[in-house]
Amino acid sequence: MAAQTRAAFRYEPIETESPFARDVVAGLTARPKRLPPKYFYDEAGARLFEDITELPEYYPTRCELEILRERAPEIARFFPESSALVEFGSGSSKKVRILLTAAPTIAAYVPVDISSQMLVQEADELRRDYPSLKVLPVEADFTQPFALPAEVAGTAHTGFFPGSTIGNFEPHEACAFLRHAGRMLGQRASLIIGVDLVKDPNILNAAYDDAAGVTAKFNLNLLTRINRELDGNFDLATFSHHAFYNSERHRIEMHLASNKRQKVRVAGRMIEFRAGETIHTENSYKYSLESFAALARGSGWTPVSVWTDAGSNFSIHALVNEG
Ligand code: AVI
Repeated sequence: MAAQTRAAFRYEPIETESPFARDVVAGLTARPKRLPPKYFYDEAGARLFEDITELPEYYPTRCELEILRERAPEIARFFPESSALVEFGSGSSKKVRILLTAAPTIAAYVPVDISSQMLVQEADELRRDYPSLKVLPVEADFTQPFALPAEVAGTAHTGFFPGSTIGNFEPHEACAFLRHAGRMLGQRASLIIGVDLVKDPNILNAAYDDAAGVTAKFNLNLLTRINRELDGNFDLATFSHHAFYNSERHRIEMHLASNKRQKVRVAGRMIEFRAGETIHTENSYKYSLESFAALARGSGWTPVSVWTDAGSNFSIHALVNEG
């Protein structure tokens, strides 16, 4: 009987597991517990994120769209004629459409995203609306090296990385990403990148802990995903969403706090939680115009222009890779 019980909970050898299982087990057995934010975006998570972007408290999407709409002709000057526009983490194509309309000489659009469903659907709609544009989707985790389509090998490239997704990277990861983007896009390429700005902590706290509880659902959905994909038994009613601005580190932190002492099964392991213990699920770093320009310079890029919305909540930087 005892042997059978042990066998039932035998832990799978690490090499046979998916990257998701490996990262979750590593994160939940670390101290403090943590989970990588890239796993928020299963189908339900991607939908919840779209809902977040419509919330009254979540200003980044609205402010970035305001800048794009007002400054599209100036931004379009960074796109050489017949070049390819490479978007990192494309998701919905609302933002890039503003640029494609302002820069009709762009020859190819390369959306790169981990979610194939969204990629295929958006690519079809873009082909319909921009008939002379080559749309060449790449299904990839853009934080890892990936190959650009052969069709754009001989052309100039411009990168587009909106949404302040760079803020979800640790500063050393942001630097590694910018270096890898520079190598991939090539010398003389530009990168147009959205970066959220440091501001009143009350505005920041409300943006990540909205009154309707959508961000809480987005955070808790990670446990639903673990339950479904890794045979977990998290009881969501016993975990709470915590989000707050850490002013020393200039970042919003999101956590899931266990409301009680408990054990949870995940991928054949038992994970113990103390009452109040948290899983750190996301950081969202906020930069000043100067601190982001310094990060870009330290990562091999030259900042050449920057635009903000009227309220100075959000910024879009144009960087050039002078090699
Ligand atoms: C995708 N990323 C830039 C969002 C952010 O603001 O850091 C993710 C998010 N997390 C909670 N709300 C939105």
